[in-house]
Parts: sequence; C-alpha cells; structure tokens
Amino acid sequence: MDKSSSDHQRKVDTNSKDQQLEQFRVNNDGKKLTTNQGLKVSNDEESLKAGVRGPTLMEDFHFREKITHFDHERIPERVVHARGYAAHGEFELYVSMKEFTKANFLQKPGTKTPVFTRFSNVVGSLGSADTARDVRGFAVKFYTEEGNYDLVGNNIPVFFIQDAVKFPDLIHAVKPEPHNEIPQASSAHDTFWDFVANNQETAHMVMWQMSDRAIPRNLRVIEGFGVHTFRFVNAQGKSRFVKFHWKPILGVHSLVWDEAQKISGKDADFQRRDLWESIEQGNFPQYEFGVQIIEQEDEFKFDFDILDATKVWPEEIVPVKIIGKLTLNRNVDNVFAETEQVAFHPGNVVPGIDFTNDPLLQGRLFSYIDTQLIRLGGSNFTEIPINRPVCPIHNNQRNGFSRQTINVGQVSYHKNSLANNSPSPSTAKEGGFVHYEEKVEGRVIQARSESFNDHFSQARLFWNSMSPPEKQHILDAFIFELGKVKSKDIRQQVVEMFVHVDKAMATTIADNIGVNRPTGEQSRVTLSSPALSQANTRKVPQTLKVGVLIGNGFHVAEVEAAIKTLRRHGVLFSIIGEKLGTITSADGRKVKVNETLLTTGSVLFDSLYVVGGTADNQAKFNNDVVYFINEAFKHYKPIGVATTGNPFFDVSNATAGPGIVFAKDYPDFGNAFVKSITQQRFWDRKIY
Ligand code: HDE
Repeated sequence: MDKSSSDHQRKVDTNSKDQQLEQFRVNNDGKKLTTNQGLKVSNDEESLKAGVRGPTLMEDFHFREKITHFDHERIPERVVHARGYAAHGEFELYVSMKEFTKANFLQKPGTKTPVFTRFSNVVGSLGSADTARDVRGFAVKFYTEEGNYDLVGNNIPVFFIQDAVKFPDLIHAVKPEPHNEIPQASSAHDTFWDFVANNQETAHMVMWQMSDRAIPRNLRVIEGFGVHTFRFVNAQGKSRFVKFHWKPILGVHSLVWDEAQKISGKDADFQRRDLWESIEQGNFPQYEFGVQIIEQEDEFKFDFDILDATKVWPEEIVPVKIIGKLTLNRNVDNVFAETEQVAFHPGNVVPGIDFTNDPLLQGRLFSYIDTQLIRLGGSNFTEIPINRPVCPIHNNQRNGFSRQTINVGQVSYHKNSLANNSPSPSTAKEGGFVHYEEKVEGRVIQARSESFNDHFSQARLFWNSMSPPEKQHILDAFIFELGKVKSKDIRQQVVEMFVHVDKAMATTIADNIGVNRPTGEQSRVTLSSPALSQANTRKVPQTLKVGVLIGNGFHVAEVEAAIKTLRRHGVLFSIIGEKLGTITSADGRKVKVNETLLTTGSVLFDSLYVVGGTADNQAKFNNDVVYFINEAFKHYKPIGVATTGNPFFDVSNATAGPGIVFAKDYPDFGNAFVKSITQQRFWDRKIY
C-alpha cells in the first residue's frame, strides 16, 4: 500500500502542529473523482469533442479546469536555497534557560515544541544534484505557543560577506554565469573566484567552503549554526549575546570529492533519499541544541567583533552549552505543500529572543518576507497550513490574494471604540513582544566598522585547526576549483589573497594552477580550535551502510554471523548481486538480492563486504566486483573480505592495510569489521 493511504491515520498525534495540519489533509483513497467545484466527473480519458474524430469543444469545463490548473502548477523557485528537503519533528528542552531568556519554549525542561526543518543547497537550482560542493541551509521553524520562531541557519558558522547589501553581488557571482547559464550548482568558475579575490572578507568562509564541511555525507551528520549573534533577554530585561548551534548525535562526516561528484550522477537525490529513508526506518535524525553566551558587558573583550558574521566565537573561549535536542521523526505528506511552500524568516522571533546590529542580520530581516511575497503569490502566505502558527492570530490585517480567513465584524482598525479596542496589544507581562531597548548613537554614515577589517586571522585559525588529511582536502579543493577558472589573472589574484592564510598552502596551489608563487606573507595567528576539526568528531556504527557484494556458493554460517554482528551494532546493509532475484549458498540456501552491481555503486555505501562467488556471467561479475573494491579503496573506506572474497580482493588495486579486514585473519570477523566501519575513513592509506 502506498504511504499516503497506509499511515495517514497514525500520523495525527498530540503534537499541536500535526493536529492543525490534519484539518488540511485530503486522502483520495476510495473516493469519487470530482472537479474543483465538487462535481462528480464521468470521463477523465477523453475530452468533449464534436464527433469522435472531431475538434475539442470549449464547453468541456473539466478539460479546461484540469489543463488550466496544470498550466499554473509551477511557482518561482527560491532565489537561493532552491533545492531543499524537509521533515517534521520536535524539539525537547533539557535545561531551563530561564536565567537567560524568557522565551516560553526554553523555560521548563522536558517541554516539547513541534518543529519543521528544511535543509537546502544554496547555489543549485531546484533540480540540481544533492552532493554539490556547497553550503547547506539548516532552517528550523519552532511552532511555539507564543508564535513561530524561525532559526534560519547554515551548516557553516560564518558567512561570505559582512553587509547584506553585498548579497545580490555574491549570489550573482556564484550562480551560473549569465551569458551561458553555466556551470550549474558549482562555485568552480571565473565569476565566483573573481568575487572572492575582490572581496577579501570572504576569506574565512571560503576556507570552510573548500573544506569537507561543504560536501557532507548526508544531512544527518551536519552541524547547524545560527551564524549571526542574536540576543537573549530574560524576564528582568537583562540582555546577553547568543550564538546558536546544532550538533548531530552521529558526529560530523563528509564525502570525498571524487565520491561526491560520482554520486551526483549515480543518485542526484542521495541526501534527500537518505533523510527520507532514515525517517521511514525509524532512524530519526537528531541534533543537540547548544548556545554560546556572552555577557553584554563583555561585548568588546574579544580580538574580533562579535557582530561580524565572518567570525566564529571559538568554543574553547566561549563554550557551547547543550540545552536541548531536535528529533526529526516524520516525513512530509506532500513536498510542494510543505517543503516548497514553507516560508522561513529570521525576523520571526518570540519574546526573549531579539536581534543585534550585525549588518548581515539586519539586511536579512528585510529580504525574506520580500522574496516570499513574490514566490508565494502575495501577502497571505502565512495562512498556508505549513506556515500557520499554532497559537491564535488576531489583528487588523485584511484582504489580499487568496485570503483564507473570514474575519467577522465591522472593525478592522486600531484604536477603536466599536469593538472595545480589540484586538488589543499586550504588555510585556502579558506576553507582548517588546523590542530590546538598545542604546544607539552615531552619525548616519555608509561605512564599515574598523573592527570588521581583519579577514585573515580566523581564516588561519581554521587552517591551523585542521588535521593533515583535512588540510590536504582543502588544498585539493582549491586546485580543483581554480583549475576550472579560465582567467589566469583571477587565479593569480586568488593565490595572492590566500597567501595571507598560509604561505605553503597558497604556494602549492600556485604551483598546480599555472601561476606565479604568491609574494605576500601569512597571518601570524598560531592558535587553533580543535572543535573545528572533523577529526575530533563522534564516530558510531549506527545507520552506516554496508554493500554486500555476493554471488552464488557463499558460506552461509560465515556470512550470517557477520551480518548478525552488523545488525547488532545498528549497521545497515544491502545485498548486491549480479541480477535481481535470489542467490544460492553452497548448501542451497536462497537469499534475496536488494540491488545489482548495475543499479548501485560503491559510492552509495559507507563500506563494502566482499563475499564474492559465482555468477551467470562470471567475467563481468568479477570485473564489476573488483571495480567496487577499487573505488571504495580509493575513497578510504573500510572493506571486509569474506574467505570466499579473497580472490576478488587479490586482483584489485586495493592492498592490505588500515581498514581492510580479512575473515581469514579474525576469528571474530564481525566485530573487527564493525570497528573499521565505525572509523569510516582510513586517511593514512596510500592513494595515487
Ligand atoms: Fe538567506 N535567504 N540570506 N541566509 N537563507 C533566503 O529567503 C538572504 C544568509 C538561509 O529553507 C531567501 O525564502 C540575504 C545567511 C536559509 O526556505 C532570501 C542574506 C544564512 C535559507 C535570503 C542571506 C542564510 C535562506 C531565499 C545576506 C545563514 C533557506 C528564499 C544578508 C544564517 C530557507 C527565501 C528555506 C533563504 C536572503 C544570508 C540562511 C532571498 C539577503 C547568513 C537556510 O530571502
């Protein structure tokens, strides 16, 4: 049975948002076909014609309605973050934040708030591939009792620019070039790098973008960041600066670049498929919520400006306090209705959370509603089910395209006497939002604070914090991206810029992209921040995926024991054979094949278990299995080799060493293999 009909019932739980959405769900199962006017339709196969071979008649209202609706099915894609994928879930508070904020959903430990989370790629179009090198959006809508709170963040904690007025320039530069609309979903082209070299505030963010962070393995293993500095305000009116973090419980993990590119072809939906399937399987993605807090009086205590969105607050200096957990536990019913029509806005706040003067944040406060007005066709998009708050809405806003609400009564203005001045504003005590009374003074001026001028110290801090393989990946990414830049002048400018991050790095890049070695000097920063390196992340076996390469004639006891151990550790596996159907063990046992060597690829798995065996077309089977082994080996992945798998391994390019586990060497093969799987990549492997 298909999902829409099978589990429609179970979905409506006590969650207030889910109950609200239920009022809008329509299930066609077993129902009669009607027009949008509710008229039962008698024929949906032939249009009304003057004679069976004659012309179609205008009178056919069903035809006209159906085609017209179809003709208008598309809406503009988001100007950035077009390709996204979302899920429902809940946020549970661990510890009370009462001391810091009066936000209702952050008061009582155990409080659960319904959420909707949309992940996205920034640059590519709606139909682009998931695994492009790009920043991932991480937008969370909390449906709180005090109204919607949107935390519209990214998986990288800093941004390219410091002032929102430059955003259109940045996006024009990174999107496909306007004269030929090439390349799609890629920053590896002239205009992007021209922008980088001529806007040096991008340095820190570009280091992150060239790092493994921009090619996450899947969306369950990314961090999330609010990026800007926000403000917490408590019931006494005391304000503190705050930065928001999401930390995935499975740790932060990435693809390797060659793998990312191949996945784009093998499965353009790789990351959305992973998210969808994980939730369907009950492997709910979870992220802990953390806050960094700086006291108001410490605003100027740091060697960076805390309002500058190109800077992190190193966790070693300002610790991240974990205060809750986000669990994504329900897929959408309809991607258009929910994922596409959801409208996030950093300006959607609740009492206790407020803004700062970060000039990037200030600009965003304008942009989101503005773009939604055109994308969602007018001012009533807040009435679309996914965007509705779960608390009551009362105001004097009226009319506009596709208004759903029927406001009753004579009065639609404030103040009034006819309706006793209702709806009436609330005091802060009654839950009214009162803007934080920050003291501001200064001249009206178009300028940037000098405290925003240091573009290289934290870019170097990031570089210093990377492990040797991470550094190598950054180098490789620069060489790849700049290798695609046609203008030699731009390539030269870029190395002259990044020499300020690291001289050896920029020199190696220069040597590989046909330009002169840079002449400048690197930043003197020697500090590093271990929290920035993925080498220090959490590694667990749960939900990692093993591809079992298998033919006929395998040893049941050996394979079953291995698979049982994988299962016990929460490792997922898929049986990959020559063709769909079944394979047969040496003693006649049949096992179902899930995928074939043709329909899948090593890049779609975290690890391989090479069992081998016989096949109808033995030569092709051998070749294909060896191809899988070679590729997984090249991508530093763990490989388990069953006793029957040795002949396949022996003729591959792979060599025994770290992460290669032979059944012949381990009486307890399963556990040794799980240990390697947990490790995920073996960077000290020699790959040429
Ligand atoms: Fe956005 N951004 N942005 N952005 N942004 C949009 O809003 C914008 C920035 C982010 O899943 C748009 O509804 C400006 C930073 C996410 O629906 C638009 C600036 C961060 C999403 C917009 C920024 C983000 C968007 C396009 C420079 C991380 C997807 C469609 C100041 C903190 C939300 C839309 C979703 C979407 C403007 C910079 C995150 C045009 C002007 C920094 C996750 O309004």
